[in-house]
Amino acid sequence: MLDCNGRSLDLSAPRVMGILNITPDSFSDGGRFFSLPAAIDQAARMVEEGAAILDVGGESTRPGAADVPVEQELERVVPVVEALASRFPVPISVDTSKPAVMEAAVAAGAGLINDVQALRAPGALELAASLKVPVCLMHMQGKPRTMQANPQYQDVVAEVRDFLLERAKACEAAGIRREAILLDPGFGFGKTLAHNCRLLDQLDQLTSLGYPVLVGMSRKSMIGAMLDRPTGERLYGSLAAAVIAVRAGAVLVRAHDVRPTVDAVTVAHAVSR
Ligand code: 8Y7
Repeated sequence: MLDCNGRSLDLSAPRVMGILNITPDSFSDGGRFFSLPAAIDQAARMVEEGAAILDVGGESTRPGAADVPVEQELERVVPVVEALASRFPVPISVDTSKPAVMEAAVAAGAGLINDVQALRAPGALELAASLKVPVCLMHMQGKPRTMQANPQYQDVVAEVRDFLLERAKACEAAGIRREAILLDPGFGFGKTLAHNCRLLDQLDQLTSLGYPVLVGMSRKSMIGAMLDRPTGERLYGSLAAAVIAVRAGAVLVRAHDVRPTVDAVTVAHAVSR
């Protein structure tokens, strides 16, 4: 049982992290959940559908996205975190790379830091450790604005694993407990379809490190490319990918479609036991 700022996250079986995106240009929701009442409605539905945690982010990380100034990110994220934390019993994850946003979000009730930069911003690692909440360390090659231009690896699985292990060790040295460090290969973040497929096929190389593993493939272009489908038609493909990840030992699946994903990971896990 992970303590997420007073709320528990039980990772003894795979769980689903519901995606609440509040950036106007967000990846596949097109900004539909930008207003606070709409964000609350969407969150209520995800909790009702079985989300174990909700992920809130105010900094678009879609390929090609520009940086968001810290004031704007604070303005977007903090009121949403506050509203959700006061209404729902599940932990709230804050998707940010900025120490100021981490600090304000945790003060507003957030219980997990989901950082696509794996706490590499100056001061982020030390701050996250001082906040005493679990962290998710994600691998990304390059920066969102340019990462899909020309991703290159000698051995993508080894490079992602080595990077995450180095970041996890740095977190442990800063005082974060092993169980509170989630690792994420960062599907789609500076990776071609072939890289994403290798990472998913060999996900056991990551889960075998002994840290809980989170994956996010919901509606992503890797699914779209395999199926030749637009974002709105990637549910079944996303579920297949989630099942593969859970069979390889992933314990948290970040997804837009909570109920179908809960069912898929529950079946995958029931068979694995
Ligand atoms: C991921 C993520 C995104 C992911 C983690 C999208 C914020 C792009 N993807 N965080 N964030 N893992 N940990 O399509 O794969 O949702 S944004």
